[in-house]
Amino acid sequence: MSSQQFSLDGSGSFPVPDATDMRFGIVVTEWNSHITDRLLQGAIQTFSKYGVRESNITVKRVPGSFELTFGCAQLAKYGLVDAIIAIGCVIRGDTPHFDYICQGTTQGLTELNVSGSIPVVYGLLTVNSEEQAEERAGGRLGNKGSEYAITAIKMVDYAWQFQK
Ligand code: DLZ
Repeated sequence: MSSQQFSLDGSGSFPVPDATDMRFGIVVTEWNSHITDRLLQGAIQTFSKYGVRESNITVKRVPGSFELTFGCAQLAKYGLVDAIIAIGCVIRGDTPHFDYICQGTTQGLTELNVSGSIPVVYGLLTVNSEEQAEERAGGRLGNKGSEYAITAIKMVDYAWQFQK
């Protein structure tokens, strides 16, 4: 099923758990901030919709997507948050940078999920054009930031099943 047919926006048949006591970190890139800031706002609005307190959301900036892994790893160390969303946007250009950054970041975030103790949500938009990025950051295809927030809530709820 393609992402145009399936969405994690909370409107489907799988309920979103209560998030009142959850604490979240969001690490967001300066690169393509005209897109990443919109994804950030989408995530924050959705957190608010599901009861997350503003004081329980920590936002940190890193320069580019490649720095997301380090940024999330640092934030995860101190036990201040229950899950982290890594938000970045890589737009395919004429250089091999696109593939290296996508691959390196994806691998880094995957390793954090395997070896760390809290979930790290993959909020990396990897797109061919500016237009595709706009479509996913509040445009025709909605705001993916909202889906990242719902995923983070569901993953904290999942993790808590084993802790409480
Ligand atoms: C260098 C670079 C390029 C070409 N493109 C992007 C991009 O589209 N999105 C993004 O988030 N970051 C990009 N970067 C920066 C790298 O992620 C990284 O910040 C630098 O290579 C320094 O490590």
